[in-house]
Amino acid sequence: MKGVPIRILLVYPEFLYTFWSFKHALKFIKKKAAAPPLGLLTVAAMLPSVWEKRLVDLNVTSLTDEDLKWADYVFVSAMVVQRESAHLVIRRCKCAGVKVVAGGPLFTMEHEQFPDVDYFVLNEAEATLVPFLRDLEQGQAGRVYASTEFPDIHQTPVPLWRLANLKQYDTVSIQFSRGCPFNCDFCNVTALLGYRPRTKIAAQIIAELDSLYALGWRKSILFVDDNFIDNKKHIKSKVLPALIEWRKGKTGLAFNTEVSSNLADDPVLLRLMVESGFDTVFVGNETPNEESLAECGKNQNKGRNLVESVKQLQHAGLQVQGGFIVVFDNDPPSVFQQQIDFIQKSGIVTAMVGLLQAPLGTHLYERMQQEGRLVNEFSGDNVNGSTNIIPKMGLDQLREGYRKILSQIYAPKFYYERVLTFLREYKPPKIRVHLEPQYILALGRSIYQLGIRGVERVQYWRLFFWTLFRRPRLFSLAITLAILGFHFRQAIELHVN
Ligand code: B12
Repeated sequence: MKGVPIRILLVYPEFLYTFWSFKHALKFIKKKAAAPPLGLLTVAAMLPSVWEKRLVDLNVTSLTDEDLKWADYVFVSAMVVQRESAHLVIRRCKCAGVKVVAGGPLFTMEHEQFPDVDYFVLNEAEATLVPFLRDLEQGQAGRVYASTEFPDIHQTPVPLWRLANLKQYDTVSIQFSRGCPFNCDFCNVTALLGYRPRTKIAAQIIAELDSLYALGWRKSILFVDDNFIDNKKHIKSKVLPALIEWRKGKTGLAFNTEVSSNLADDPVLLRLMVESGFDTVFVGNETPNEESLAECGKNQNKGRNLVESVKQLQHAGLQVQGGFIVVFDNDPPSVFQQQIDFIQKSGIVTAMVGLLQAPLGTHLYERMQQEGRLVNEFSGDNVNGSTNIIPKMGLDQLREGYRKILSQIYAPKFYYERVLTFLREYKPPKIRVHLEPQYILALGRSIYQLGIRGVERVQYWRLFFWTLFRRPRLFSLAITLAILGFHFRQAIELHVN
C-alpha cells in the first residue's frame, strides 16, 4: 500500500492475578497465560496479507524498545481488567513516537479515557476496520471509527494463530457465534453484540479447527460464545455433526463453552455436544432466589430446579462451571448462606461469585443512574468484591456476607468436598486423552506444593487416593481441580482478608 506503513505490532496488555487469569495454576504446567488474544489475532487476519505482523502478548513476553522501533503502528486490544497495563503500553508507544490504533471491549466502552491513542477502531472490526484502512490509505484517517451495526460474521477469517507462540498457552479460544437473545439486566453483551445471535457456518469452524490442528494444537479449545446453544436448530443439524466428524481419529482437543441452563431440557442437544467433544460448560446460574431472577430478567433460570439442571449436565458428561451474583435488591440477608448451600450441593467446582455490578450500556446501569445509586468506576473484575452501585443491603453486611461465601467455598474442606460431589456425579465423555510430559511434571509439582507443603494436604491425599481407587479415569481431572483450587484460593485471598 503506497505511502502507508506496513509493520504492525499487535500488543495485548497484561492481566492482573484475577480469578480467571489462572496464573497460579498455570505455573504447575509451566504455561504463561490461559489463551492467546483472539480479538487481535482475528484483526491480524483482516489486515492486508502483505503487511508484516508481530504479536506481543504481555502475559507471555515483554515489550522491548526494539519491538517499538520496528513497528509503524501498534494495534492494542484490551478488556477492562487490563486497563492499567493498557495505559502503560500506550504511554510507551507515545514516548517512542509510534502511532496507536486501539480496539476491543475496553476501548469500545471508554475510549474517552485514552487521550494518547491516535485512532480508535471500536465495536466489531468486521464493521469498522475496512473504513479505517481505506481512510488510512488515503491519508485521511479520522480518530474514531464506531458502528451500531452488528455485522455478519460469515466473512470473518481464520485467526492468524501462527503469530502466537502457542506453546506458552494452556488453551486456545475460537468463536462460533456473537450476540445473545436473553435480557439479563446486568449483562452488557447485548449492548456490545446485540440480541440476534449471529453464527458462523460449520465450514468456517472446521477451517479454524483444521488450522489449529495443522499447527500441532492438541489441548483444549474454548468456544467463546456468550451462549453456544442460541441457535439450537443450526448447531444440531449442521455444526455438531460436523464437529463429530472432524473429531474422528483425533486425540485431546476437548471443547469448553458457555451455555444457558435450558441445555438440560434438550437431551438430544446434550448428547450431541458431548459426542462432539465438549467436556465443560459455563452456566450463569446467578442466584437460587426466584425474586432476584425475576428482578434481573433472567427468565431462562426461573421456575427450574437449578441444582437438578446442573446434575443432568454432569451425568451427561459435562463439567459445569458457574456464575453467581449477590446482592440483588430482592436478596434477603440469608442469601449468602443460600448461595453457599447451592454451590456445595451442585458440585460446581469453579464457582465465580461476584457482587452485582452495573456495566455501562445495561438496563441495570440506567436504573441505577435513575435511582442515584451509581458510585465508583466499573472494575470489570467481578470477583474482587467491588461494585459500582449502592446496594439496598447495607455495605457492611454485604462485604461480610461476600467474604463469608468466598472464604468458605474456597476453603480446602469445602472446595475438596465439592470436587468429590462433582466426581461422584460425573460421567466423563470419551475424549481420547493427549498425554503431555508437562502433565506428569504437574502431578509431581502438585504432590510437593499441595500434598506436602499445602494447607490442603489432608484433603489432597484423600482426593488422590479416592480417585485412584474408585474413579481412576478421573484421576487427571481430580489433580487439575486440586491445582485450580490452589489458584482460586490465592486469587481471592486479597479480597477476603
Ligand atoms: C472469552 C472471554 C473471556 C475469556 C478470555 C480468554 C482469552 N484470553 O481469550 C476468560 C474466560 C478468561 C474471560 C475472563 C474475563 N472476562 Co471475558 N469475555 C470473553 C468473551 C466471552 C469473548 C471474548 C472473545 O474472545 N471474543 C471473540 C473476539 C473475536 O472478539 P473481540 O475480542 O471482542 O474482538 C473483536 C472486536 O472487539 C474487535 N477488536 C478487538 N480488539 C481489537 C483491537 C484492534 C486494534 C481493533 C482494530 C479491533 C479490535 O475486533 C474483533 C473482531 O470483531 C467476552 C464477551 C464477548 N462475547 O465478547 C467476554 C468479555 C470480553 N469479558 C469481560 C470480562 C469483564 C471478563 C473478566 C474481567 C470477568 C471477571 N469475572 O472478572 C475476566 C477477566 C480476564 C482475566 N484474565 O483476568 C467483558 C469485558 C468488558 C470490558 N468492557 O472490558 C466481556 C465483554 C464480557 C461482558 N459481558 O462484559 N473472558
